[in-house]
Amino acid sequence: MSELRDYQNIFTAVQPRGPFEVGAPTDHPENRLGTPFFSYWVGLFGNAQIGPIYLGWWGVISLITGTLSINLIGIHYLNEVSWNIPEFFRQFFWLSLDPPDESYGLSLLVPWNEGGMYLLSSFLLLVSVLTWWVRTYLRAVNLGMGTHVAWGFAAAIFLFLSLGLFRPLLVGHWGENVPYGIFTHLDWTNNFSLIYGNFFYNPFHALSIAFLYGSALLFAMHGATILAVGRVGGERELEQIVDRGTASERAALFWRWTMGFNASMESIHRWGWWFAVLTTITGGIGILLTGTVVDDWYGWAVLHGFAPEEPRFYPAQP
Ligand code: 07D
Repeated sequence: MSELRDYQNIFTAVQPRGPFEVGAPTDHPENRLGTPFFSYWVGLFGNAQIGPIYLGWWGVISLITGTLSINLIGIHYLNEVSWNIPEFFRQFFWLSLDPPDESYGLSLLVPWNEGGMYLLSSFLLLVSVLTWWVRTYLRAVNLGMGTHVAWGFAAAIFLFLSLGLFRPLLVGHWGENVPYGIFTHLDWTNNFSLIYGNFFYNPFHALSIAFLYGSALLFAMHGATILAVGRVGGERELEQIVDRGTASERAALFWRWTMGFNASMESIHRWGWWFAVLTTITGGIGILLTGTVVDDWYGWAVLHGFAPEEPRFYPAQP
């Protein structure tokens, strides 16, 4: 009993060790690479077994294009500091590969040092992200799984494409694309918000935040609940959907008693999936509307009567 009670501890990771798990049959077993091994330290965070990894052509293309994209950014950083390695590290957070000026419009033939390098790096990143998506889709189909992960990832890619491709096509230039730098992308976020009249008044930004925070809350509630009933087999979640056991009963009762309602062992996963997916879908809609349909979110909010006009906050000056 005491071991079982220990199992409720959030720091206790159980590391059962058996024969290596090589996985279900695949369409291309020759793509399954590497000899598996166990790592105690990795086991503290997830499954202690590392490998084998499935590396088909989609994965190879994704890794090569992703590496090239990041290397282009790194080479530009090194150029910015005249290939001085200590300066590269000292100034790392300030270095940046920036998009072309608005005056180049949607041209793809931009001089190398004025955004051409940025465009090539972006194109390679695009190929990398899309081929990684294909990989998540094909691996799921091959394993006889649903494609939920791939469609969740697609929702994130929708925001990524809204920022980097769809909106630029709508406004006719690459000039407002996100720069590839630590501090510059923070500045970009702030400036983009200010230029378009304060993103807090963009209702899709607000929705995106609600789903983002909601995702964190739901995940925390669910993670906590399952750990709390781990002692009675709660982590066998999916079995408990069809054969509700004492863990499900207790988890459900806990929430019904504390807040009057409980998600089911199945529906909590749909709640989590939808909240996560809607974060980036509503975010993407907010981005596509900015500078196309709405130029000033604060003005838009005043116009629609849910933000007061600023002078009303201040008493009249003598
Ligand atoms: C970005 C897209 C998917 C990414 C993919 C990744 C790689 C490799 C690696 C190159 C995350 C592909 C790439 C794998 C890359 C290398 C090395 C998902 C992404 C596929 N905001 N805000 C959001 C809050 C303010 C602003 C979302 C909070 C200010 C702008 C989110 C606050 C200003 C934009 C959010 C706050 C401002 C956003 C992002 C509080 C100025 C967006 C959701 C409390 C600072 C984005 C509609 C997400 C958006 C966005 C939260 C404040 C500006 C909900 C909590 C008022 C310009 N903000 N924000 O999942 O969707 O991102 O807007 O103050 O563009 Mg905001």
